[in-house]
Amino acid sequence: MGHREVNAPSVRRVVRDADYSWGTSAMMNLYSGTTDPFSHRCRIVLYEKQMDFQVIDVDLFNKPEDIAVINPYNRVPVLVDRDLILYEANIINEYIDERFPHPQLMPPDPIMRARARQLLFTMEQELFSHIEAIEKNLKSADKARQHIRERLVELAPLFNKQKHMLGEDFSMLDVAIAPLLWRLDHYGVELPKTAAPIQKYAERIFSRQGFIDALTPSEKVMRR
Ligand SMILES: N[C@@H](CCC(=O)N[C@@H](CS)C(=O)NCC(=O)O)C(=O)O
Repeated sequence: MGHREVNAPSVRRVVRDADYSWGTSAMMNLYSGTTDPFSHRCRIVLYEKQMDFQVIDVDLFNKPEDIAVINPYNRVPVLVDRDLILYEANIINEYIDERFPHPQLMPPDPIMRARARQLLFTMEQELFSHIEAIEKNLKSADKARQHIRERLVELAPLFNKQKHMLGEDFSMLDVAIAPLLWRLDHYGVELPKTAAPIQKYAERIFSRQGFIDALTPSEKVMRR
């Protein structure tokens, strides 16, 4: 039995260690790393939308060969929706957002949507590109921690003015940053008191039902 069955409707199943028969299910299948921040983003979107889908837990320490078949870059997340196969978390999330428009996570206006995509890119460059060094405990890990800390301190005052990244409403930008905010303790990134507004913002995101439902057991224990 997967962990989702306990709290969520039975249509959302987590398949473990089996059933890699991709392309045959009528439901969307997300191949997701249980501790991977990028897969976490896609799980958040699926749970926020409350649609029928299946999450397939992929053990990255014992990666099934099937992942290389569906993603030439051999990484998760991968979304399989009948004969459509997508990889890259932000690309997967925009597809889900367009397929299931409620609640809409990308802004409806083309200019705002373009800005949102630009900010998603900036977030990859300034924050998420540093995660690998920390996860793999490379020599540059401390520099990466410092870089993330500085960027988050810079961002903090924004949340004195607004509730979410793009304004009042929860959006794809909040989805994108949330897995990192959840992992700050786990990654050893300590924020100073001046970053209190971003901590408060993070708690607001963490209390959303979609966010709570999307956490895997391994992610739940990342925060004390
Ligand atoms: N830019 C990609 C990053 C995905 C990624 O880096 N996934 C890692 C886990 S953090 C992975 O699957 N690595 C393969 C491995 O560890 O063997 C995305 O947004 O989906």
